[in-house]
Amino acid sequence: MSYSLGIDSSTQSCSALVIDVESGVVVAEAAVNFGDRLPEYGAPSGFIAGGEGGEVHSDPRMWLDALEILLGDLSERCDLSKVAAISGAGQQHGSVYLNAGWHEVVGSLDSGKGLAEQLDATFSRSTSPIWMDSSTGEECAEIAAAVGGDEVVCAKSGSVAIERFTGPQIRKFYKSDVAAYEETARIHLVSSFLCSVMIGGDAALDTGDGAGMNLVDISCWEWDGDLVDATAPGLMEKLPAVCGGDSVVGELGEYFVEKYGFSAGVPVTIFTGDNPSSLVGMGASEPGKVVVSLGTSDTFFAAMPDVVADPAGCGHVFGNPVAGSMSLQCFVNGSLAREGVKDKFGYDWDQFTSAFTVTPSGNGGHLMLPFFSPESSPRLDLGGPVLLGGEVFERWGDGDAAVRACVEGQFINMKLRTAWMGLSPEVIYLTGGASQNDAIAQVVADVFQTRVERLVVSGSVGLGAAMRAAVNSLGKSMGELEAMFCQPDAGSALEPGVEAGVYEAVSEEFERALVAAMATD
Ligand code: ADP
Ligand code: XUL
Repeated sequence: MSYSLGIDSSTQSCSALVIDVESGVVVAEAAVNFGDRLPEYGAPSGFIAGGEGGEVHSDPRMWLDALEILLGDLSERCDLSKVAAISGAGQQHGSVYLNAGWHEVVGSLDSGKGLAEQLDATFSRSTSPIWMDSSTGEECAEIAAAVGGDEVVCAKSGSVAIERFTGPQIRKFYKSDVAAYEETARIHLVSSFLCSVMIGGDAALDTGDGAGMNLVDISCWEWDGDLVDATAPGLMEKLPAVCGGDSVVGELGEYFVEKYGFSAGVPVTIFTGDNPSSLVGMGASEPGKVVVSLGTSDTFFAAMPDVVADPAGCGHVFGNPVAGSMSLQCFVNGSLAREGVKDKFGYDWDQFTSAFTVTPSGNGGHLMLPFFSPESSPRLDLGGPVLLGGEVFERWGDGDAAVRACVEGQFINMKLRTAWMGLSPEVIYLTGGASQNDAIAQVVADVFQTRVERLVVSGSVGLGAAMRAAVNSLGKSMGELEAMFCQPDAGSALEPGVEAGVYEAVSEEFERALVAAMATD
């Protein structure tokens, strides 16, 4: 009994991996892409298309269906009865609204029926706002005003009031549908919702994911009464407990034992957010390593010895699920912006990648502010990308230059916006779906003037969950697990290929263009 299972319910897919902590091998992996496998939800990229006014929602039933398909696939690839520890992670900030029937239904799931079918009647809000939602500017201002300004929100919660964060989202729900808000008995994050379903009970949420709500006091990792009151009336009793990442919150529910062949009594470790979980899976839970994740969003994060806040109010402090805290900067225009450019020219990923071989580093004066949708770092809404550098380029007439301009712009912006963390890493550890693309990874190395490494085991979010579960329930130390599973893939390491000066000049130009665009924003 030395298998540990880690589940990753992210924006576009639900994936998992099973590790054997004695032999140090990944025993099985599986992934369910929401758009491909569950097209009936009308969410080709994991969210319901066509939201208005910045609203972006997903259907929580889709996450449940995907979990079932995933476990079914996994049970065909390995003997799930050997799993002795489980944890997981979810996309951050998304929230699930449940009525008074929730506690009873989640505690008596029938393995003869589906999860979505049984939990359907427990949703007090039929869809879940997710991290891509930018519709709560008004609510952010109201919450900040109620507690004494954004500096106070930031000092308490580790972030200023942020549109995609759960507190402002809850406030918007309360304002727009009081009756449904009042019918809500419990509000879970994606992570704690799925953890609850797996234990057949009401799970706590962890400090890593909880800090993404603008509701938790990061000095003691408990709900902050002022922020909770400023968000919506009666909210405190609708919130689950907050616990550290080392908490075992229950045993795997009978439903999963009967349906997928798990053993009875498997301990389940509290779930966390996808970024905090990735911190662990990248072997970066101790201060010293910087991780850049290129998933649907791009994120830059590191475990921190001290709590440091972003003076520009764009960065965040989250709990580190192993101990202490982590700093994180999120770039909402991540993979979907790269895809936006790719699709505009009808390219596939190979053509996208080839663009870097026919364009020079620094892009010969072609520059892009690569923000297709409202961005969080910096906070702006330009209504679309801004292109600068000649008439043909500016009217989207040069596909290859546009590809390079998008990617260079993204990482120049990342370097500028993360300077507040005061980190000058010798290596940047890259993960997430786009990190396997060598051309993109090379731009990261060039812009940051830093060696870039990827790990042998990809899927750092699921891996981090499996590692945390193994520490909590299988008596393994994090150091042992890192030595087994978090080794860099030496063959894929990349060194900077250009002089520092190339991007220094382009960065100055980028910042000037950004300031000008924001002035008219
Ligand atoms: P999430 O965990 O947020 O659901 P992933 O980490 O799985 O996302 O990353 C998915 C993204 O990876 C896709 O949106 C896609 O744009 C990107 N991606 C996949 N393959 C490539 C590639 N070859 N080059 C660049 N990006 C890629
Ligand atoms: C982090 C953030 C995203 C989501 C989805 O603040 O909003 O990275 O966690 O990956």
